[in-house]
Amino acid sequence: MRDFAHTKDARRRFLKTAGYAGVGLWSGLTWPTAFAAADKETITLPFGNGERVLEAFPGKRPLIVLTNRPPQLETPFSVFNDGLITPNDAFFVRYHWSGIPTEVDLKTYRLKVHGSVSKPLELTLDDLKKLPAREITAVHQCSGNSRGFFEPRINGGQLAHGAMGNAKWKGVALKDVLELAGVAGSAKQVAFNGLDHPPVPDGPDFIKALDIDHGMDGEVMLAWSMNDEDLPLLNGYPLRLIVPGYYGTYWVKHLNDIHVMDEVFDGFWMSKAYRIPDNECHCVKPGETPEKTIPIERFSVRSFITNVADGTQVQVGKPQALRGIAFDGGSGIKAVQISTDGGKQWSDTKLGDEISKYSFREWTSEFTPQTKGETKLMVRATNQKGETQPMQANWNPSGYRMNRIEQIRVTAA
Ligand SMILES: Nc1nc2c(c(=O)[nH]1)N[C@H]1C(S)=C(S)[C@@H](COP(=O)(O)O)O[C@H]1N2
Ligand SMILES: [Mo]
Repeated sequence: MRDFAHTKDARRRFLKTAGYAGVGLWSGLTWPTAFAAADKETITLPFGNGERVLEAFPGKRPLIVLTNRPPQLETPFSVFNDGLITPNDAFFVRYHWSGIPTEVDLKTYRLKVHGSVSKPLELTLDDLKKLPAREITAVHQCSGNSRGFFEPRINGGQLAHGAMGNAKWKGVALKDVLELAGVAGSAKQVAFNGLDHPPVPDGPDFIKALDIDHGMDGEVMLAWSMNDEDLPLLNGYPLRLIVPGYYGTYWVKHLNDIHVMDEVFDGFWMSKAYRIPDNECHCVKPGETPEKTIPIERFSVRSFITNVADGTQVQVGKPQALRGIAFDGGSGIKAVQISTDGGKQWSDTKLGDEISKYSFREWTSEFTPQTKGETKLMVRATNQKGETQPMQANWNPSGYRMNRIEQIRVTAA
């Protein structure tokens, strides 16, 4: 991967861009420059070329910087052991284009609903807040979360496990808004656009679409609040789409345009990007190109140990508490198991309450080392559909849906 932040070339490019954007676009906020890396806190992710700077962007605590323009920030993994809800200031950030809003004026902000509807709408945030409010606790995860762990490595953001988070979202059901607008019987899909834009004229604007039935399921939401606060600017203020169980690519930020369409939307980000092999594992042999692809949909099932780091020293005969999280695309978690013998035997852990079937679910267990030396601890979740995690990652050309069984090593003395 190109280490963007540290090359002289990147620095020059940044200064040039800062020159043109400086006063207008970026005013009002002090954007940090990660280029003075010397005095910055750094972290090394557990794969090759994993050195990263930690940087505090507006509204955020120091997070792992993947790129600066646009900001792409990863949550340090230790945050997932602090609680089941990911704090707003620790929540990851991902953008495709650098033309991002740095402030949004609610006096002029409008959400447009148009296309195959009987009554096109232009709604203020206050208009939306008059509709029945809904709340859901749901995991938000980037399709490329954990991409850095694929072998062989795959082009794209080299993320560890921090492009995910769990939050309580509040807003209105998309269904309620679509019903206000009166969706035509001929409608097939609904497309979503936000206030950000490509910095170049030929770049495809970031627009995503869902089938109309999905949009009308009552679960897809337009959210203005995250963990009882306004959405952070970098997470989509003032309004974003919430598509429970579906990868983050659909969770359009700074949402200001909803287009009901009579055809399947074929924009770049649906027809070319965010696609997976059309087979059961959504995988191919490393290096191969899938014959047929489909748009990415629901999360694969995942689980993590959060309270013990790789390389931790433990004591023979002394119980070591284990704790972690699991989630899937919305069928719910049925079991989380651990193995201490390389995956031959698995034992059930104790599951915490199900906050919602879309939320992180806590699991707890215990491990008592019997002999000195190294033990590999593995964790594996199974969802209500019976889907579980593979020992080897399901490789695909874009590095999506990573959900191999995670393992950490502990050494008993
Ligand atoms: N407007 C807009 N919405 C967007 C994107 C974007 O580039 N622009 N990226 C998508 C992708 S791929 C992800 S993973 C999530 C990231 O959301 P977050 O930055 O709040 O974590 O936003 C999605 N919504
Ligand atoms: Mo993403």
